[in-house]
Formats: sequence, C-alpha cells, structure tokens
Amino acid sequence: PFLQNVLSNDQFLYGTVDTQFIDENPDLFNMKPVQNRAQKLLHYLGHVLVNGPTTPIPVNAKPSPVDPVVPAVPLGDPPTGFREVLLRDGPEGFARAVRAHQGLLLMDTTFRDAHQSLLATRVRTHDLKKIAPFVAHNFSNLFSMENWGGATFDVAMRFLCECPWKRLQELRSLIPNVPFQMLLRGANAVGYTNYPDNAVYKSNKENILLQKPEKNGMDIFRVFDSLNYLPNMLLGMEAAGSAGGVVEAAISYTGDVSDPTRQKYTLDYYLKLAEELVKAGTHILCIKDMAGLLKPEASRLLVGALRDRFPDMPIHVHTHDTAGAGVAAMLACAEAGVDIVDVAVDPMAGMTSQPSMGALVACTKGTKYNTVPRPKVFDYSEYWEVTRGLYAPFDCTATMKSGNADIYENEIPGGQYTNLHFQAHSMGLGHKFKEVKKAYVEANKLLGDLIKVTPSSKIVGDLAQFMVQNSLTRAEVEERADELSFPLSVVEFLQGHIGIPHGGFPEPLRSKVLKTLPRVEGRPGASMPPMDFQALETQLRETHGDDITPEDVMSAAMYPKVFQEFKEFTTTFGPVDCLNTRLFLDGPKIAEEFEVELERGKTLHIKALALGDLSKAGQREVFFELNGQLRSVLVKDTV
Ligand code: 3PY
Ligand code: ZN
Repeated sequence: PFLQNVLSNDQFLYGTVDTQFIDENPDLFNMKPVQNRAQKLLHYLGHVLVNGPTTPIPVNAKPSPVDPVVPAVPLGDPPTGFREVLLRDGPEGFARAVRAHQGLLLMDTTFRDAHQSLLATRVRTHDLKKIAPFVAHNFSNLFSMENWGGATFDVAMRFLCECPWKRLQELRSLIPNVPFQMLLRGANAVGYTNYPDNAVYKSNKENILLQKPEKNGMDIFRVFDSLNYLPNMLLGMEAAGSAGGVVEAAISYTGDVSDPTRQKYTLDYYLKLAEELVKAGTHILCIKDMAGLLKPEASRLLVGALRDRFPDMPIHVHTHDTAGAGVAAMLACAEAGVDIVDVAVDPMAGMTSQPSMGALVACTKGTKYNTVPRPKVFDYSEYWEVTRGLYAPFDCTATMKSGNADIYENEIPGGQYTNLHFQAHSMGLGHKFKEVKKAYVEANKLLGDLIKVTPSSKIVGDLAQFMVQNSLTRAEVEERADELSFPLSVVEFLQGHIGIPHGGFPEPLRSKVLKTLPRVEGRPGASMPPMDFQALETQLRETHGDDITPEDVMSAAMYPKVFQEFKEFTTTFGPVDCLNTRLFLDGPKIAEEFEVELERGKTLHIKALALGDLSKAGQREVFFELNGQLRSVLVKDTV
C-alpha cells in the first residue's frame, strides 16, 4: 500500500519532488516479505510442538530453562587489535608483529573446537552473536578467535539449519578487531574427503573467504592434512595464501617425542616436516595436538627444537585436555618459546576440549607471559556456563564424567573420543568403550600407525568398530584380509584416496584387501576431474531460484545432499536461526509469550495459544497470536 500511494502521487510522478535519494538507494525497496517469514516460523514452532525437535537429540535432556545474561559492553567501537596490523601490514607484517609481541598470545577456540569437542558442534550463531560484542570489547588482545571450519560448516547446515557463511558475516560485523581463524582440512577443505583441486581453491582463491570486511572476513587459515601428507598440505597453503590470508601450516602431532622407544614419529620427523612447511612460505607454524598427547617434557623438546631452528617464525600450539595435562603442557610450551597457545573459556574447556582460559591466565599472571584481562574471563565464563545449559541435549557430560589419561595409549583425537564414548554408551554398551579403545589401538597398528585426525581418525575408528562388531583380533584381520568385507573408508584409504601415509601403506594388508582395485598415484586431488561450478550454479538456480549466492554454490559443492535439504528446510520453515535456542530445539510451551527478531527493527511478538485435536486427516491445528492477531497453522502429526 505504501508503494501504491507513492506511485499514484502526482508530485512524485511528475517530478516536483527530489527523488534522487530513492533513485540512488534502490535497496530501500528490497523488502523481504515479513508475513511470509513469520508464517513459516509459526509453521516451524507448530511442527516442534506437535512432533518434537526436527534435529536429532542424542541425549534425553531438555535445554536449561535459564537464559544467559549478556554482560554489558561500552558504547562505541571496540579497541583495535591484531586484525588492524593484518589489514595494514599484510600477513608477513602480521607474523612479524606476533613474533615481536612480548607475552603469550591466546587463540580462543570457544566458538569452534570447544563446542565441537563437548557439544557435538551444536552451538548456534544466535548464542555466538550475543556474546560477540563482549569479546570484541574485552579481548581485543587475542591473537585470534577460532570460529569456522572443522565440523562447523557441515553441522551448521545439517543440524542447525543455518547458513555457515551467514554466521561468518554476522560475527565479522560484530567483531571487526580480532582476527578470525578457521580450520581448513587441506585437500579435504571443510569436508571429510579429498575434493578436486578447484573446489579447495575456489573457496579461497575466488575470494569467498577473503578478509575484506565486505566479504566473509576470514583472516587466518590453519591448514592441516590428516596424514601430514605434504602435497595435500601445500595445496591448502597455496589456496589460503593466494586469498591473501595468513597461512598457518599445522603439523599434526602423534606419538611421544619424549619417549625414545617411539621410533616412527620422532623429533627428527617433525623437524623435517617443519622445514618443508617453512620453505613453502608458511607465515606461522602450528603444532596441532588433536589428541592431547603433547606432555610437558615433549613440549620442551619439540617447541624448543623448533624455536632454535626457526628463530623468526611464530609458533602456535593447539592441544586437547583429555588427559588433564593441557595447562601444564601449554605452560611448558610457553617456557620453550611458543608465541601462541589455544584455550577455551572455562565452562567450555577441559576434558576433550582445550585447556581452560581462566586457568592459563591465572597461572601466567605476574609472569612475563601476560595474556588477557582476568576479571573479564569471569564474565565471559558466566555467559558460557549458562549458555552451555541450553545445549544439554548434546552435552558429552550426559555420559562422560571425566577425561582420561588413556589417550596416551590409544591416541584418539578429542572430538572423536567424545563421539566414540557417546556411541558406546547410547547403545547401552558403556563397558564396550574400553573394548573400542583397545580395538582402536590395534586398528591403528594394522594400518601402519597413522597420524590420526579427521578423516584418518575416522578410518581407524571404522576399522576398530568393525573389529569389535565381528570379534576380530589384529592377527585374524591380517590373516583373513583377502576375504573380509572391510568398511568402505578403510578400502578407500588403502586405495590412496586421502593421500600417502608416512612410511607408506601397510603391506601385505593393502595388497590383500585391494586385490585388483585401482590405486591412486600421488596426490588424489590432482587426478580428480575438476568440479564444474558453472553447471552446478545453473542447476542450483533452476532448483532453488535466483537468489543463489557464490557461497551457496560452495556449500553445495562440499555437501550436495546436506545443502539440498537445508534449502528445502528453510523454504518450508523460514529463518529458524532467528529463534532462541530453547525455542529452536524444544518449541514453545502453551501460553508462552516470546519475541523473535527477524532483523534489526523487525521483531515478531508471538504467543503460543493452543494445540488442536487430531483431525481425521492426521493433522493438528496449532493456534498462535502473532503481533496481536490470531493465526493458526496445520501440522501433520507424525508422532
Ligand atoms: C577437525 O578436523 O574438525 C578437527 O577438529 C581436527 O582436529
Ligand atoms: Zn582440536
């Protein structure tokens, strides 16, 4: 009606008013149909009321009824941080500034690895956004925040029904000053398998992730390969570097360099690999201790040797606290000359997550390793303690009560340890976990003692579960390898689909399993046909309409089926990312009143009124009040 009135106004039509402002700002008229979005959200809420959560809930627990309190932030821009150095001086200048910094720098993993390890990666953008301004204002001296990559990309679309790119864009606008860091799985990008080269490259080279504020705003790329296979790592590094990002090549750490009996992954092995990565131009060198195996003594040896060999190179260490020795190891790393270590806010730390920020900050207080303001950690912790309660249906503590130093034996990465523990317990076979862990050790030996991190860790885990299910010992697997039907991931690994492990493939196992199956020579991505992005985009436009973005094309390239389902979901249920977490997971209670902010300045006032009886057609009418008006939706009862 507003437009109709304007367009039938003589003054407007015959040019007696200055309409230049309107001509120059056509986006003023990009009005998303609010009603439509509101109706879709009512449909979603009605659906959850009738049928329960749309996302699978692994634990029989409800989100906590307590809402987190967001600590106040001062008005105005946040203080400048390391991101300003990066934007001003580029990745090389940034690396120099990091190396020259006096004190120990921290990366906060709360927005990525911490919840990947403890809450099945389920933390939603809604809860990240609320605390983001606090982080920007109070932790401007962080080295970086890890907030993207790893499993977050997949889980955001698959289970949270939200766009991972939008998360990045929204966080960027709230945190302009702290560098963002992502975990790039080398040639596996943000997936679980090797992609054609142009798929890994496109996500970076075509600037989709580039650090410009108007783009998605990724700054630092931690690049690893699950076998430490150099050709795969070089590809990821080149892709990140050519996007203008900071390249942080990560050596995945396994074994124990402080144990002279461990002969496969020795100090020398790590130093030689580091040499290659430095030669290839990494801006920062990372030790990625995904299973938390780096003991204090090993930290001194490894970081000490790297520090001596590469005096100008910033060194960054990542660990998990599964055994409980994380803070001790990070302090040893600091003493050995590391520049940056990873921590998570206290209530999101410990066990299979990173060591606690609060503990590390307290332990370094009054030393030369000044870090971040301690009182602010308390406020940050308070927010996360309550927020974690909202994710009770995914919390690993439903079954796992403590960490366990047995990881020094089984070497299971943090996130996988949680998953395997949970799987064993949810099948009512808690006692089987010990068996699975023992089988994991045997499976690893069968495969030749691998570096174990996504996706090689999954291959070892698949073989371990196969051995438990079929009651097979290592000797039996070796003996009967030519007749057993191994999990596909194991066969593909032996074919060379994710690269070549250090020391080569295990023989005669490989020949026995593969027989005449084809083998990939060298780097897998090199021999894969390139992805046809043009054709993919055309097909996506045909299926989903014209508002497909370059980011959507990347999502579909990485996860075709997940993307398809995500689009179908949002077409039916609208922007569910606007709902608070309790509403998203559990729906409203009858008579509950709440607000949903669709976008700044557009808030819906909703009250859930009643649930109708089951109709003959198997449907229920659900009644709401929306902005004071009665609305209803019809929902098929599938329970
Ligand atoms: C991932 O690949 O998601 C990891 O966190 C590996 O440690
Ligand atoms: Zn990790």
